[in-house]
Amino acid sequence: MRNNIYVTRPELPPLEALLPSLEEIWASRMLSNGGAYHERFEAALAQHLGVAHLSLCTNATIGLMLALRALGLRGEVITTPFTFVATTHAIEWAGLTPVFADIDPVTLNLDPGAVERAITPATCAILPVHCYGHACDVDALDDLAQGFGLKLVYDAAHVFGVTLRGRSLTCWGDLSVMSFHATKVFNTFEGGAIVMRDGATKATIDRLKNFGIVDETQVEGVGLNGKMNEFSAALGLTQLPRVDAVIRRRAEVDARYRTGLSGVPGLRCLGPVAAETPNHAYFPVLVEPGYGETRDALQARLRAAGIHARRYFCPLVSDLSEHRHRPSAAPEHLPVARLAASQVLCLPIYPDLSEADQSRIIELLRHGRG
Ligand code: T4K
Repeated sequence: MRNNIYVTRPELPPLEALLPSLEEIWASRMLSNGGAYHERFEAALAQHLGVAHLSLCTNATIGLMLALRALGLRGEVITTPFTFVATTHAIEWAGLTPVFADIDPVTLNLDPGAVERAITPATCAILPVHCYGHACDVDALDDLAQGFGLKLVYDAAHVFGVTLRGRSLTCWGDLSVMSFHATKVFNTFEGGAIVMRDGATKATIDRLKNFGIVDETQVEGVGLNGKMNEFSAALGLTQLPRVDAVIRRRAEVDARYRTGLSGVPGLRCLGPVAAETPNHAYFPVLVEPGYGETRDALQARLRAAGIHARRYFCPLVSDLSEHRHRPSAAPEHLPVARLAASQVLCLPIYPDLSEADQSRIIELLRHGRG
């Protein structure tokens, strides 16, 4: 029987590489609350990314909630409908109102022109997503945030290892939130980090992720439990020296798709943006009318062959029952996002996807249609 091929597989170090850390954790019995591994991984990660300040957290969803809360925002947050539900859920959990703006047809990231048209006196922040790890139009979004006095918080869940003009993509905006979930380029089982610009914001977020505790008698602010545990931090430390090689192997898979799928009518592969060094987190293709088969028919045909390509991100978040009543969720307001959601299919990509399995996927995409 053929093996199933999933959209991704988590990258893990050899178990032996992690065992010494586990033994140390067992001996110390420090499992959480800012233990030695938390501190070491936080410092090592900041150095790896080339950023001065960051705070580890449980996952990106909690990270986004903490980021929005730390900024003390009130009102509306302009965001993309073409994202994972966590982006918008975090806005609502922070007591804010999401407002959807349309996306750019090439990058599938928030269109700054659409963002500008959505700004009202109630707007307090912009929350763009670097979708699939590809950089948003950071300069235009920076200009908007500065010009209108808005906060800029990036959902950087997909961007581990991505650089723009030689700097980590997490360097843009007031805050950037990364995910280290099992399905991401870099994983700590579950986990995340918030990158910030100054020590004062780090102190606020560090406090908020530990319930708001200042000391044994004082609690400041309505915090939550967003701390990374010692096991995840130990895994992060073990993964860090390996991640560049992991991204190189992903690049090889990416290149094989681009060669194998070039010239297939109606199949558009999304690519990196100018001045970006990508991490190949996803391999999205747009199944356009010229392909001779709809995206959903293609997905079903691949599924029947054991290949689990995924429709990230369909349905649009704005179409979910929680949001579809919002004026900004109206279909005519989001035509580009709507088209992308109907055409996108993310193909399997992970470092140890074998050439034989990938050739099978490419063959199915090239020849099985129509
Ligand atoms: N913002 C954005 C833009 C995001 O994309 C995400 C998460 C977040 C924020 C929130 O980040 P976190 O709070 O999670 O840190 C997955 C992930 O669960 C989710 O983290 C991710 N985005 C989203 C895009 O994809 P599903 O429902 O597709 O996951 P699932 O369980 O179907 O996994 C996909 C495939 O991966 C499986 O078919 C098999 C493989 N897999 C998965 C897991 C969990 C494994 O091989 N091993 C595993 O442990 O959401």
